[in-house]
Amino acid sequence: MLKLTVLALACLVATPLALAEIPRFAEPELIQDGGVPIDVGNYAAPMMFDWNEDGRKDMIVGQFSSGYIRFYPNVGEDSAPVFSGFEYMRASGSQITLPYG
Ligand SMILES: [Ca+2]
Repeated sequence: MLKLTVLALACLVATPLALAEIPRFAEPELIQDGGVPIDVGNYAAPMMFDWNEDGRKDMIVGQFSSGYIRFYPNVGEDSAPVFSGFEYMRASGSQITLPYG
């Protein structure tokens, strides 16, 4: 009987904590470049990383239909990124491509 009481009490205590840990996401929004929504096709998986080491997180995203990787330098702030143009990422003078499709 004591075990059942302890288990019931544990469930009562644990339930509000478990509900509090459910992640809540903000509404999705289109990321824009110069006021125009960025479209790289399907399966985009953007990543934010300070690629050019200026202290602001930039956006790196692949293009599913070509295998190219776009680099969007952040000209805003990390809390409100602003993008104005992109470059295709290069290594050793060559444009980087990944398997795609
Ligand atoms: Ca940066």
